Amino acid sequence: MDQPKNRLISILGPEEFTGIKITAPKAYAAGLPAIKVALDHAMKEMGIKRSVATLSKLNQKDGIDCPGCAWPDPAKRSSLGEFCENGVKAIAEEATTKRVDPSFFAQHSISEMSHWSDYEIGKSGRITAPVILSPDQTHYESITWENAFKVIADHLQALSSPDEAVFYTSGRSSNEAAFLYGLFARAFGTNNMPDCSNMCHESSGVGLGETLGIGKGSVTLEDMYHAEVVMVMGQNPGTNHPRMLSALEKCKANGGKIIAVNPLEEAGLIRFKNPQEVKGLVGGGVSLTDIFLQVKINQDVALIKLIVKKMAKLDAVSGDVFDHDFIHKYTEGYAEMMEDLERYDEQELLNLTGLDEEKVDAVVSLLAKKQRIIICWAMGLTQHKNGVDNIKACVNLLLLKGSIGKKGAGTCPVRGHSNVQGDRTVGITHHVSPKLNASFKKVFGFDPPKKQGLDVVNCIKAMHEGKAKVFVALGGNFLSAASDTLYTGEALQNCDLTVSISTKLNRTHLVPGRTSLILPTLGRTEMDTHSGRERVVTVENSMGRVHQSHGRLQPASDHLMSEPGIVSQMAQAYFTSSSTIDWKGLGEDYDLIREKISAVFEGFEQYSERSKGGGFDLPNHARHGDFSSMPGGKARFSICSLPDHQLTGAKFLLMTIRSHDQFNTTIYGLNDRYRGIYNERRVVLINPKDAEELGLKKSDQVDLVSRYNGQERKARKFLIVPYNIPRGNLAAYFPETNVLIPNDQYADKSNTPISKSIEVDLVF
Ligand SMILES: Nc1nc2c(c(=O)[nH]1)N[C@H]1C(S)=C(S)[C@@H](COP(=O)(O)OP(=O)(O)OC[C@H]3O[C@@H](n4cnc5c(=O)[nH]c(N)nc54)[C@H](O)[C@@H]3O)O[C@H]1N2
Ligand SMILES: Nc1nc2c(c(=O)[nH]1)N[C@H]1C(S)=C(S)[C@@H](COP(=O)(O)OP(=O)(O)OC[C@H]3O[C@@H](n4cnc5c(=O)[nH]c(N)nc54)[C@H](O)[C@@H]3O)O[C@H]1N2
Ligand code: SF4
Ligand SMILES: [Mo]
Repeated sequence: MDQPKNRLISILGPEEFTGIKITAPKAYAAGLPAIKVALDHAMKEMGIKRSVATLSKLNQKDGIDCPGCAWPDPAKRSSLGEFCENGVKAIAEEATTKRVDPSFFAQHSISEMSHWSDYEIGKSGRITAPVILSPDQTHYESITWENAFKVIADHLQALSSPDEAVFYTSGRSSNEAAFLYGLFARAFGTNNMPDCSNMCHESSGVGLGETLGIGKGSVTLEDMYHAEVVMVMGQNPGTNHPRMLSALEKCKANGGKIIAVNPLEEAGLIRFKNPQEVKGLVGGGVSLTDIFLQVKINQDVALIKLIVKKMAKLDAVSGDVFDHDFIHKYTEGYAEMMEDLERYDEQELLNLTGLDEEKVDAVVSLLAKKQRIIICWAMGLTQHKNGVDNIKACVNLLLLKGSIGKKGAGTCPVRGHSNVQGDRTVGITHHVSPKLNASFKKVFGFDPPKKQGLDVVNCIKAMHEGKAKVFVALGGNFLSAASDTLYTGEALQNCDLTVSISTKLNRTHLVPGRTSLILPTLGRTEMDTHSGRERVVTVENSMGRVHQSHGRLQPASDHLMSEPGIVSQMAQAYFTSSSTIDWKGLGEDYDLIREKISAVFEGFEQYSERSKGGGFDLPNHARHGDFSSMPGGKARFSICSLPDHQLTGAKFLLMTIRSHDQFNTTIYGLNDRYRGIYNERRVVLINPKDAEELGLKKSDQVDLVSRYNGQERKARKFLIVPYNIPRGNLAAYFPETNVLIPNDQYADKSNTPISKSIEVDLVF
């Protein structure tokens, strides 16, 4: 790595404590404290006028789509505000009145800023103008937009192959921006389109695609209300999808039961005080979970195998526990899957899960009697070596019950970023599909590249090895989001050029390639106008509904460009006059982009028109019990593998999770209120008995160490928090712990990093 010596960057940032306070974890989510905290954030960042302007329009039909998570909006929106505490934090973070302008960059070198915490970096404010870090320079400096695009075009021209460039996308970009960006990458000549989904729900996409023929969930919000049972697996909705709790509340009011499967008894899974209802504010709230299974980390396949084995015994007697008509008519692979189960011993499976048998039996007798079952899941299932098999095991269970393709039943991978699903739908993918290529060719007249592109882990490797030299990011914070922070940092610094299209400053900007550009862009909350006309963008939520988002605020600066505008100008600078695509027109008029999207992809007919109001649903065959897109025309049972965690001989399995005060790598604050941990992020949650065995007490200091392939990786300085977590398991926050995950440790088939089951030891 030949990074200029004078840059002296700290890739990891400070490893310092901020002053921990620990209380008992909370026994309920939301309620009045959530409103108070939300308002505090709003007032501190935005002030009263901007708070009212944004929050009154948040998630309303003519309003701003929340830039937080991808949870869908109900048909009828609450007049008390259709948003949650963390939605307000997401808005406040973007609509902040603080600014990072060229004088800020003149004042602070990248070396200085790289020693700030992620919290301090993020709180600096919104970036106001394009800046460049030239080779051997220590400070970013102003650059005109025109020159910035020329720098990019020159670097792209200089590559010996288009595959030396990488185009990363984070899931906050609109459909319009993502489509244009994917079009540019293809027209330029590469499928190197890694995206945040690679680190997130890729295992869901692969698992669902291979079993049901569609990589998305099958349920609608209405289905949630009508389910008899909702299983919430590996997900912390009270923090990460708070309005999901309102849907669970409705499900319960209709007589539904909730089963939660999680190593942690998360507050949002226990009790919910709905802040959108008066009774939720003054009353004791509703209890949500009927049966809580405190499973050990990464033993969900063992649990489902055990449940299925026990149900099979009941079915052998009554014949009506499994839906045999459904299995016969709509599925294949049933006999093989059942035969494989015989290899497993019930007691051994039970031991692996660490659960009480009575609890598992309670789940089995509940599921045995019900037909309308939904399984919801998030990162607790996807981010393991056998992440894809976790998803397939869930599908097995649903197929046995005939719980797909009917009202109140189905699959529900709960997506993270507000438009991560839309970005994938409109063409952000490193996979090659001959059908999609043909469609692009028909609409745009060029041959898209046929070579498989690089995903996140493979592009990091390529950059590290000098095989990829230009890195462009449409949003996100690649350095901190990816695994193996030091290795990823070296990979980025190896690039000739790194380009970040961003709203706010983050650590990726401070660990730059030889030349680095930051291109500031409009956020969701801001008005996007062209020639005096308001432009709207569209997004797709976690349940496949596409709708509009209208920015409301004056942009953070007069020098911002919209994301489609930036992509269009980048393309114009690169292609000069040699392209048959009307880049200029597309960058100016989003209706034109939508026309092209509807020409390339199915289900977007009359796109602009239908996206108004509540929007429209994209086609979803699995939702209707149609599996004709599967090779055999039927849904597939799978044989799923148990994890094998004897690789490194470490004592603990660590899951890297989110606190209540962060959105991925954006740190809103230092509190994890529901877990009772305040003012500190460098903590490790451990079972009190494990702590005692090691002679460790509350607030003792330890290092976390992983040893894969003989290489030691260390996350330094963490404080012990004895917590209700299974023995042998640990939890700590991401991104501080990403340094422990080797870039080559990821899920089979999906390449999703093993962020939830890292083998580590505590060293002290
Ligand atoms: N406020 C806020 N909202 C967000 C985000 C955010 O950072 N902040 N991020 C967004 C994004 S991009 C995403 S992907 C989602 C993430 O949403 P989640 O997946 O809910 O987020 P995590 O904090 O990663 O939590 C994973 C949960 O899985 C559990 N878990 C871990 N390992 C296992 C396991 O092996 N088995 C089981 N059964 N459970 C396990 C953990 O205890 C935890 O409750 O949230 C989105 N929404
Ligand atoms: N160890 C560990 N690692 C993980 C995870 C984990 O659970 N554990 N989770 C993974 C998951 S699920 C995900 S999705 C990834 C997240 O990976 P990313 O999506 O790359 O990361 P974010 O932190 O969401 O990105 C935040 C940055 O996006 C920029 N931004 C915000 N809004 C906008 C916008 O409207 N437009 C543009 N252009 N930029 C914007 C801001 O500059 C901000 O700093 O991290 C992954 N990494
Ligand atoms: S649940 Fe998600 S989308 Fe809805 S307001 Fe909260 S953060 Fe925003
Ligand atoms: Mo995510």
